[in-house]
Amino acid sequence: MDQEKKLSKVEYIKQSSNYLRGTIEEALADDSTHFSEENIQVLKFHGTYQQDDRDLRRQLTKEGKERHYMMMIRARIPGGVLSADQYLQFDKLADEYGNGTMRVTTRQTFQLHGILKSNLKATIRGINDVLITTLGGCGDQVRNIVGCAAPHEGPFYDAVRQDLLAVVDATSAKTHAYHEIWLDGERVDPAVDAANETLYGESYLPRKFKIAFAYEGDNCADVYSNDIAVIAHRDGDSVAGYTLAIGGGMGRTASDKQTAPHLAKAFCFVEPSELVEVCKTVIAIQRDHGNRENRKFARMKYLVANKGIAWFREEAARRLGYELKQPRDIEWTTSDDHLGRMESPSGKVHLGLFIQNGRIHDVEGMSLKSVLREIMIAYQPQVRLTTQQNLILANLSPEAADEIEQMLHEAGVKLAEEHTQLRLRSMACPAMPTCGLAIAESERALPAVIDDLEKTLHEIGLGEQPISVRMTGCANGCARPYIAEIGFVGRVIGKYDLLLGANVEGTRTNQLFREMVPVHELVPTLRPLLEAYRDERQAGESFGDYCSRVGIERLQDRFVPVS
Ligand code: SRM
Ligand code: SF4
Repeated sequence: MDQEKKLSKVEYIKQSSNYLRGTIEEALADDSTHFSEENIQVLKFHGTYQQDDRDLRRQLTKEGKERHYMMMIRARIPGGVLSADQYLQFDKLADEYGNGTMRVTTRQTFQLHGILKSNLKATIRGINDVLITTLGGCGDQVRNIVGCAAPHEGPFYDAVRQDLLAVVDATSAKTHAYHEIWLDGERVDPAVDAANETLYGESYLPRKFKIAFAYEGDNCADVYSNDIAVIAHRDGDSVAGYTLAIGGGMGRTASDKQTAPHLAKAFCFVEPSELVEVCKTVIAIQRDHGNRENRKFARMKYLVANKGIAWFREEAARRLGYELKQPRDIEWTTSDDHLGRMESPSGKVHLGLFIQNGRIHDVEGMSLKSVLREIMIAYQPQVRLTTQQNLILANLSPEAADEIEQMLHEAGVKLAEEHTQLRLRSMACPAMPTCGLAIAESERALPAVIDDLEKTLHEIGLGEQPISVRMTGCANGCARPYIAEIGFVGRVIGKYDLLLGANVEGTRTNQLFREMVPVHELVPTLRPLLEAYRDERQAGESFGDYCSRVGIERLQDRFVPVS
């Protein structure tokens, strides 16, 4: 790293945090409602963000009162797989310390919101009690490693799962700070951490780092939006190896044209035995060469874009001591999220449930949270969280599955089969009132937009058309809106940029069609385009492919604003 350059403020905070200790322990002992800026940054590594209730912010400021501070906690659940008992612990903690809801994230883990600082330690301990960590939920390190959540059976799938867990193990932070702070673990000499934290060092990575696994052909996990995409190739019952693509990431800054979503680029092919070392090498290259001066350009996607794949391959070969093999060509046949009733060859039944925007709660007419609790207690299914914010109840007998479907029905929860394809493919980030970066609504706005869009599609004869729609409350792209056929990206309260033309396979980003569309005009703006699609599409053509074939500029010329 070039020491002459001025590092960003966060770099100094990391460096002086003593391997992620900061002064968190002292701050937990005082009776303030919130943490210092330094501790907020360090806390992220422990899986927690300080937030405040944005719905109350203005009123409290007017009254001269402090913000209503609360913490969000994000667990790390590799591949989204957990037991019924682990699920029940999140359910209990959400009620005891949180806002009574759980949220399945786009990286197949749970977030709890609304936790007061005074309850933070008890909540993190509670999560650890069921052998789940929050270390690595957030922060400049490898985040929750995701993969296809389908409950496939057989040696090939078991082997990929083992390889995923091996990468998790090799890339997890090794500092003892987490145990000391949250679990009252034994205190260790910092020299021990210095010796153990070999991948990250005292400054960790320049920015967050994301890894996703997919089985060749099935891109439900949107692998190319990750820093490293790991695509498993099959050879009978074994893993033939993995193709790696690197340098993906969605985030951009609306006001800065140099920032943009990038899709990961094909990098190399590795034998299963090489996977961990090659992943660690790529991470180490980003650690040593990533931008530590300007966090806006600190993701590995900018390093890959600036230096090029050839440079990365050379640098990796130099560090590994061998040449990397060429990546294989990949064909994708599906990106569906494994919803609905599935039966495996062994006779087990799995129920993939649609969870609107990932929020598990009880609302009038739908007691989703309560019924899932009853199901967990009565049937002990394996739980598999998906990367599209949904949940699969796995390994059921056909009889249990029937009974569960009946319970869901009685609780007012629709089965996936009862939703439109449009709704099943929709995603929104949390945005208001918890996200500190939100500049528009998302989770609270999208359901009504989907209602309207469903009506419109029905009226124009496209009722069953699967179209992916994703909304975010700012340009950061947490619901991956840049690889949706229709992306709504919040610009200010009530207005969204409308992006079109990504493909279903997740290998092409969309483009800006129109800026700052008021929320009530989103569907009227789309209607003539959807009608044109209905009339002009080629056989089997998706809406995203249609928009891309016709061209966004031509569509802009043809369809002028409604107001
Ligand atoms: Fe995200 C920051 C929520 C997946 C890109 N994201 C945030 C924060 C923590 C806001 C903050 O920094 O204060 C949000 C908390 C909101 C809240 O109230 O809960 C937040 N991100 C989420 C979740 C919960 C959205 C969801 O609908 O599920 C997802 C949690 C994933 C997880 O379990 O780890 C989530 N975030 C993503 C993804 C999608 C993905 O990883 O597949 C992206 C785009 C992919 C990528 O990383 O490029 C994403 N989040 C960001 C960014 C922009 C990063 C960038 O490179 O520019 C930020 C802002 C930042 O890091 O500065 C951000
Ligand atoms: Fe918050 Fe923006 Fe992410 Fe939505 S996309 S959760 S508004 S950071």
